[in-house]
Amino acid sequence: MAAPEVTHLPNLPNDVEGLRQSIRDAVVRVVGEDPRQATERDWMEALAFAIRERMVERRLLTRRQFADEDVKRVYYLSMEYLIGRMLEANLRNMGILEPARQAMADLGVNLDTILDLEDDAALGNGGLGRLAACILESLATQGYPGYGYGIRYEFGMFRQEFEPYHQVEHPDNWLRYGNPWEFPRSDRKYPIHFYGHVVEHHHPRGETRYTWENGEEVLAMAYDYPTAGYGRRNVNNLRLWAAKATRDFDLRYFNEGDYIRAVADKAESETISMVLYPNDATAIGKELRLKQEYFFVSASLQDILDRHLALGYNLDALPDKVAIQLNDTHPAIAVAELMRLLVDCHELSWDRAWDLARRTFAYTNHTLMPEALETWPVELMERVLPRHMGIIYQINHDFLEQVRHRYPGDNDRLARLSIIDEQNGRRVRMAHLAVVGSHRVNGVAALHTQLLQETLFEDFYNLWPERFVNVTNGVTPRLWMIQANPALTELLGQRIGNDWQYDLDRLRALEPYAHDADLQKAFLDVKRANKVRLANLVRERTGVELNPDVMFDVQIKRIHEYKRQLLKLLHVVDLYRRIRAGEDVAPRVVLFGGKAAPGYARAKGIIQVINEVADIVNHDPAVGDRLKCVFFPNYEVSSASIIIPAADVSEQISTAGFEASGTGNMKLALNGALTIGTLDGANIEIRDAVGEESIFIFGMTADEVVEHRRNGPNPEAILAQQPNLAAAVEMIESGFFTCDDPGTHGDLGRYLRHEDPFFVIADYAAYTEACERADTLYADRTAWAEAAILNVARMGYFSIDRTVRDYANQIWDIIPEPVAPSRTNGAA
Ligand code: BZD
Repeated sequence: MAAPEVTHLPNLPNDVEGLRQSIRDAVVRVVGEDPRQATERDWMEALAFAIRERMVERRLLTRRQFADEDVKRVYYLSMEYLIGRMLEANLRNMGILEPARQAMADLGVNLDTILDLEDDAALGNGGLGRLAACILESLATQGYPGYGYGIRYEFGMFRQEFEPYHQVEHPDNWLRYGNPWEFPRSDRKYPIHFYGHVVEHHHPRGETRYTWENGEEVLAMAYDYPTAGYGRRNVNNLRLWAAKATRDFDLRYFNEGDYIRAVADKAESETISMVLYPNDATAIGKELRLKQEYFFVSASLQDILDRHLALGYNLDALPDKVAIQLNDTHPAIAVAELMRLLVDCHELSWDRAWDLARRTFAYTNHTLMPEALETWPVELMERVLPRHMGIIYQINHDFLEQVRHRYPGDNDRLARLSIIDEQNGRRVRMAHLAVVGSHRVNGVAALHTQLLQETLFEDFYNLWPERFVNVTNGVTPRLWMIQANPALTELLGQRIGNDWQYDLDRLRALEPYAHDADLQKAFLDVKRANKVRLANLVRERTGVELNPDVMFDVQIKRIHEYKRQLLKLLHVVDLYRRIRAGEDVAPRVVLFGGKAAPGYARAKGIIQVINEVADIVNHDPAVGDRLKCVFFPNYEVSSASIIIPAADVSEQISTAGFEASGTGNMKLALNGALTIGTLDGANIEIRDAVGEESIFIFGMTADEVVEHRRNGPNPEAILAQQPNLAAAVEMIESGFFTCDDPGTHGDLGRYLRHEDPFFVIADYAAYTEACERADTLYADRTAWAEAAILNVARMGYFSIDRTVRDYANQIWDIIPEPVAPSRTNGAA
């Protein structure tokens, strides 16, 4: 038993005076600067250090309580966490935003200026990574014992610039000033093995054993990021792994006297965690990517097993004390790695290990698109992870035996279900490995889960229907309402109190006031103020002047053909042509934001043509305020929180059947934007929640899209019947919007006329009709305000807290463990 002083935790004060003291001390002790000379960045760092010591205190309290209470824990394995800025979020969730603001003011520093200095932590591509960040925040907020594991990329999502029209990628050196939020844990390092070969050891009685020998080793070192819950004392942990060379590396060549080679090799081995792959919808297929996946999975599983055993549990209790969620197939190699650790390192029998693994894992699918499904050549897997390839063969063998037994003689089915795809030069299907190795598989919206069961995983669904569940995505109201939209938060507080901050369903209390004229006016005033705030930022970033009194029509998301930014662009060109022809059209600002994967030529072409059209439209004196078009550069979490509260209209116009869920759709609707959308992903559930009167649905359904494709689409025939659309396409392909090289848009014309793989042309008439419905409603300010207020009031279902409860109850079987005001520590 440790002495009382040893178990004591500091319990720092959270009032203005206490904070001021901590911050002033930190400038000297941590930053190493004289307070008289400290810069704004020095103060930012000092403030961050003052918060982080308070966070770690609660983190330790939380950990003690979880250990005392014997809780079951969930571990979220994700290659991506799109966190954004941490300072304001941490201040708010720790409940010290206002005292800190005052403390900084006392020190002569404006908090808002400081908040703006922070770089986004952009360790993700888009929806999948942002969902992971929302889930961690909600786990802490609801008091669930939940931990994130991922990679500490040195370079996150690239910074996007336009030069002047096309996208240029710049490295995101987010760690260049160091990072006050992380705790490097040099005591938490695990060896990660690559290459080499497997040796079999036959035992006369009992199973054959395997050892994995030679090859290379790198170390995975932990960096901890405490994650505070809102309105609670729980602080959970996100553990990110960085690659470090082993000592062996050093010794090998230093001893041979090849100093330069030694240093180069050391650096090479540390590239594993260097950079996030900026692809959001294609499988990457590079050896380094496979190594990244295995690197973070192996480190995380070793850590999980260490903790499990250190807490005194035996391995048979694994599924009772541990749930592991695989965020897409990126960590799916975990199924084989856990088998390796249990069988080879802990010497469990194969069957026992398999039972434990399957009951521990669950897998979330985020896409149906074939090009995004990860498959690895058997030859590559054999070379990089030879032991795992053997384990996968064994898993597949056992699995196919089961299938044979159930469907004798059905060889086609065996080939379809097999973890190894024999058709395309032998590849490992990671999605199949994930389904076979998990007790639950979920899609991320009702339609998506249904389509998973009917298409991608049809054969698996027939085999194990009970394994498939839906968990519709959600968003955290702490970031996407309280932080992003303080004006609306304040208004909601005045009208219905603040309970909705903990239980978003309580927004429904707003419904009875939807036609209250005072509320409508206040609501529209808030929206206008948010539009002014955005207009200022747009002026600063692009020089374009926006009129806050016209409709702000917003499409912000990754650039992809299926998301159909081209559909919105055709509408812009159509409106522009009609304005020039003297027609009277409803005025609007169209704002695009989003990045294209660097190797995705079509997406980059879409960015370029939008920028070119915008440049002409915005400078045409004949247009004035009736139409403005902006491509907001470098769209990221921090700019999203300015754009979203300012949107009147939310564009969710993907080809039906392609967007798994969407979460931008939820953020925008929650902030009072009305959706123009297809019946795709979670749009369907949003329509069901908000009602037909608050959403503009258009276009082909997922079934109709399939039917349309089967019938052989004919965009030329459609164009022949729609003069406005035809004129817009002609205007683009004629080179009207390119000054230098009129040929560049010819290709886009050909693409729309002859390929149009995502049916932009086929859905165009329905789309513009939906836009006109929106224009008509927008012109009636009272009717619009009422629809928008109802929209907000009915969005409670899309809280990430509901999503996390669904996972906890349907998949993880964990319960909340709120941290009590300290018993061990006597803290208030
Ligand atoms: O996941 C997205 C889907 O496209 C959205 O419909 C859905 O709402 C979100 C959250 O479930 N998928 C991604 O964001 N995918 C990626 O970012 C990604 C990253 C690496 C490799 C492949 C895909």
